Amino acid sequence: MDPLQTVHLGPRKKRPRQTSALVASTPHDIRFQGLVLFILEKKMGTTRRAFLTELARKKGFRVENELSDSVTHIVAENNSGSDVLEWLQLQNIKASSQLELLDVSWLIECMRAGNPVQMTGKHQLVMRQDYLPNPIPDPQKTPSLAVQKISQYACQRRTTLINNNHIFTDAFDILAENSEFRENECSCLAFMRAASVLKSLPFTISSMRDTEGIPCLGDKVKCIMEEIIEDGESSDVNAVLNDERYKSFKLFTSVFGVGLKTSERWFRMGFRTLNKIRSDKSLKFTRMQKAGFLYYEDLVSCVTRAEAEAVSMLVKEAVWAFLPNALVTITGGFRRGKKIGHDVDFLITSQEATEEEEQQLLHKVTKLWEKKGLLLYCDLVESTFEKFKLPSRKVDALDHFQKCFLILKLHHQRVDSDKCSQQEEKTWKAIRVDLVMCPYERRAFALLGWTGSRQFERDLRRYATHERKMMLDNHALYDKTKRIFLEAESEEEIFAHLGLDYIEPWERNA
Ligand code: DCT
Ligand code: MG
Repeated sequence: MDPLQTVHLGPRKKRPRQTSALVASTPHDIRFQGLVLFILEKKMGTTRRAFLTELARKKGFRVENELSDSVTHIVAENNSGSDVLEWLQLQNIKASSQLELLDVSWLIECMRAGNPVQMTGKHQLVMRQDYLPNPIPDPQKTPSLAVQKISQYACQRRTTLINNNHIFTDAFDILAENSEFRENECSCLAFMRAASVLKSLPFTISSMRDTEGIPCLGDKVKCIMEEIIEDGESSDVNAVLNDERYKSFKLFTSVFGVGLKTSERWFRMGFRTLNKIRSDKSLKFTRMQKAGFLYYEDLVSCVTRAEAEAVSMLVKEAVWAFLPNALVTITGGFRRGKKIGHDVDFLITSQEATEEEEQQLLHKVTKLWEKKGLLLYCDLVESTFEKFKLPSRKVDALDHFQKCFLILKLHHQRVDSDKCSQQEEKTWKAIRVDLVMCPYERRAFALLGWTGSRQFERDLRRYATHERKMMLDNHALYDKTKRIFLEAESEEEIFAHLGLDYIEPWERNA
C-alpha cells in the first residue's frame, strides 16, 4: 500500500499537539529554491501535517512552520479554495497575488517524483491572480486574494499549447471559420472568443457546472458545449462539415492568394474542386494564385520546426551578407512554440543601418535569392510608415512596415543532410516566408504584433482601448489621456505601460 495514502481510515485518536515535532526537525538541504511551502493543518490534522512536512523537507523542499510573506504555495487537504481563503481572512493575513493554493494531491505527486511537478487545474484550489480582469489591488480589501475570475481578455490569460478542451475548441474553430465564410462577423467573433477562453483553462470541462464564472460563453456556445458533453459531438458542427459552401470555401482558401471574394465567385460559378478550377481556360488568376496552384502540395503540407530553422539560417545568411549587425527574429506561431505552421515569419531590424540601407535590404536579399534560383514568388510592399501617426483604430489592420510575402525553395539537405537526392525525386520544398523590416526604435511593438496569436493581438488592442484609454498597434502605443506616445525597448515594457502582467510568447497561444 502507498504510505502516502494510508490516512483518514476511520476516526483517529486525539493526540497531544505535536508542533514541537515540526520546529525541532533536523535541517535538510533545500534543493528547490524559490519554492516555499506552507501546509495547512486545518482538516488535515497535526500528525499528518508533521509527517508530510518532514517528508517534503527530506526531499529538499522548503516548508515553513508559520505562514509568512515568503510562502509561495499553501497546501491543504479536504479544503476548498474558499475554505482556505476564509481561513486566511480569519488569520488577517494578506496573501500575495502570486500565492498558489493547492490540494495535497500536488504535494503527494511531488513526493513521488522527488521534485516539484507541474501544477494543473486539478491541483489548484483557486485560479491565480493573473486571471483577474483588472489586477489593480484594492487597498480597502485585505486580504487581497479573492476568488479569482478569468479575464475576458486573452492578454490577461496564459494560453500555452496544452489545450485541455480540444473537443470544444475544435468545434468552435470550425464554427468560427464557417461564420467567417458567411461573413457573419458577430458570430465569428463569439465562437473565436469562446475557443480562446477554453484554450486557456488549466482543466478539462466535463460538466456544465464547470463553466460557471467563465467569461465569453454565451447561450449559443453553452448549448453547443452541453450537446458535446452529452453526445460527444455537435449537430451544428456536423452540419457545417457536410455543408457544400463550407467545404468549397475551405478548399478554395487553402490556395495561396485565394480569399473570400474569389472563393465566393468560384462557388457561385458552380466550381467544387481545384482540378476543375485549375484547368478552366476562362478563369484569370493573379500572380499570387498562379504560384499558389503551382506549389499547392508543398504549401498545404505544414512547415515543420526543422524546416523553419533551416529557413531561419537561410534568412540570416542573406540578411547578414548586407547588414552584418541586423537583428533577425523569428516571429508568428514558431515564436509561440508551435511545432508546425503555415508559413515562417521574421522581423528584421538594425540599429546601425541608415534609412537608405534599411530601405534597400529586402530588395538586396530577394535579388540574392533570385540569382541563386531560390525565389519562387515575391511580393515586396514598400513602407508607408509615418513616425507621428496615431496607432490604428482597426483591430485587424495590417501594419505599415516594409515587408515581403515570399515563397522560397528550401533544399531538403538544408533540413536533413541524410535526405540526399535520390534521382528524379524532387529535392526541395516550397515554403511560405514573410519578412518584415522595421525601424529599430519600433522593434518591440513590431515584435509584439507579429508574434500573435491573432486573438491575443486583438484582445491586447481591445484591452488598451477599453481599459486604459490607450491606442496600440504594431508601430506604437499612444496614451490618449496624457496625449503622449509611450516608448518601449522591449515587450515587457509595453505590457508594463498597459498595466498588464507580462505574458511570455509561449503563453500567447490564445
Ligand atoms: N498578424 C496580425 N495581423 C494581421 C496578420 C498577422 O496581427 N493582419 C500577426 C498575428 C500573427 C502573426 O502576425 C503571424 O501571422 P500568421 O503567420 O498568419 O499566423 P501564425 O500565428 O504565425 O500562424 P501560422 O502557424 O498559421 O503561420
Ligand atoms: Mg506564421
